[in-house]
Amino acid sequence: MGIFAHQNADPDAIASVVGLKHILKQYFPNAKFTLFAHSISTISKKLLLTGNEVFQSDSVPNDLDVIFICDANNIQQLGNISLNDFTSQKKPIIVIDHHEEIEKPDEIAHSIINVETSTAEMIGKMYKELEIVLEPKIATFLLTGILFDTRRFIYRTASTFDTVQFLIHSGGNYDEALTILQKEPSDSEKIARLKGATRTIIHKEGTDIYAFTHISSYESSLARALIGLGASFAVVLAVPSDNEYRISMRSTKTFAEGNKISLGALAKVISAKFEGTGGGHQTAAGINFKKPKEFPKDKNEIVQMLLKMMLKEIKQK
Ligand SMILES: [Mn+2]
Repeated sequence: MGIFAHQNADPDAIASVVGLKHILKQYFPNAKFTLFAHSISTISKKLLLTGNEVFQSDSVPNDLDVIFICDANNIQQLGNISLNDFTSQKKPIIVIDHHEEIEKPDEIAHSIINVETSTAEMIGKMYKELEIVLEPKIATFLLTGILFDTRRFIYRTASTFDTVQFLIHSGGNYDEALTILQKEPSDSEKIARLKGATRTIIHKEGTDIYAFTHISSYESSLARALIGLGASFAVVLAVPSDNEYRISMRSTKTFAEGNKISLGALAKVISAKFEGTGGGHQTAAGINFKKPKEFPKDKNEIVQMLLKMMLKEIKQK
């Protein structure tokens, strides 16, 4: 069995993959499990140092009978890997995710998608409901995933604290989870954020403040920072190479609710216009695409164009 996290796997993806593996082990004690992440975020690497779980990043074994995907709902988000051999044999792919699903891709056989704070919370609930013994180490992993995706409980649902309490009762170490997530940004990240902030285009629409800018990397960090500075809606374009465009979007809950919009849905609409992929949830989303034909070279022009496109979509709501 293969259990996959999305590319640049965050602690929620890593924790849910590890958590799911131990659930499946109860039912299939003799199965062989391969954990896979095309790339792993810095903070997730710190999380992995606390356990013994090994993730593969390059070759997908060809003896897999079933693939699980955690924290993403399509194979594009797994990164630059080919599952053609697997999908051509019509073997099942099962998704466990908390991001909004617009439509189910054909290659996905089953999906468990709940609107929850995190995939780690979904996995935590599975342990509780299936009454599976949860090892303290796994409980700490899941706590870390929940803390990360909720941004230390800024986002939560009616059940989040119940799940967290269950994980702590199971031996999860809350302080250790917090420590794993503490990270001072590198100097390059700080400078990139400051530079990106200085060239921000600010647009006011009613009571909403739009902040649009570009940066070479650290786009999600800058988008979050812009919300911290007072933006209602922040969009950051990153152009890491000639043909690669990434957009990170963040908003306040007030913005999303006031405009009756989910950034995940908005990302889907905008990404389709560029023949790229996009998704996310209510207040955080991302878009990836390759250079479309007849596309402005000047990044400020692209940012202006994105502002116009998104304003149009939001006003249509
Ligand atoms: Mn997640």
